Amino acid sequence: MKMRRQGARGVLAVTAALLAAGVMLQLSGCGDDDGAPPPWAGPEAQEAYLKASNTEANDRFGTTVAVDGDTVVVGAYYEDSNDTGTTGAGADNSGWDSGAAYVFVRSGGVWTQEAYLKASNTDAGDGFGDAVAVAGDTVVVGAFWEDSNETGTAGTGADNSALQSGAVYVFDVSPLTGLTLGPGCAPAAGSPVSLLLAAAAVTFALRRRRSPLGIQRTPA
Ligand SMILES: [Ca+2]
Ligand SMILES: [Ca+2]
Ligand SMILES: [Ca+2]
Ligand SMILES: [Ca+2]
Repeated sequence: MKMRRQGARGVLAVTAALLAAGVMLQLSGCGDDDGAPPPWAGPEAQEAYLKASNTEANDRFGTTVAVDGDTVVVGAYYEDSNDTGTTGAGADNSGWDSGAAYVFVRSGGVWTQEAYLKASNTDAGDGFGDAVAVAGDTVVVGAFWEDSNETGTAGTGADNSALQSGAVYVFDVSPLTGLTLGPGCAPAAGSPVSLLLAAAAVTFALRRRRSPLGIQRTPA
């Protein structure tokens, strides 16, 4: 019985250590949300030089930009790939002036391109990226030369009978960037912090199966 009490104390000690490590990791992941002002780098310090992952002549990368916290979105409305959605690489050039948008995220002072966005109905000449906006995990991209005749929010954009009618696309970029932006700093599923907290939860669940004296109810 004594060994079981010592074992229970050991489990609790490990759990406490896991929780402490999780809290420390979590706090370190809050970045600029900890209330401390960032160090002043001076009025002439350029922090980053951003280029597209598929730079090519006449793409007009940077015609539109938007920023929210550590996220920057850049439009390139003359970009030419025929990719659709969020999984393309932009290597193709058969979608003349279809346009693209790029999402960059700053982490640890380093800017990295985290997403390459294309319309769901990419077509030549649509100009996707002529307007961009970002707020938290939500990125909005305009395509003022898009041509479908659909109305409202239920269309697929397959039609091309309304020349230059235009369209707007809304993306949730949280699964693309892997970060939880905005307030909260809750650990993302599968992150080291969430795994630590899950391990702690399992430990406590096992602990609750014991009596207040730490004695296992079922015979060994
Ligand atoms: Ca082009
Ligand atoms: Ca290209
Ligand atoms: Ca058009
Ligand atoms: Ca179209």
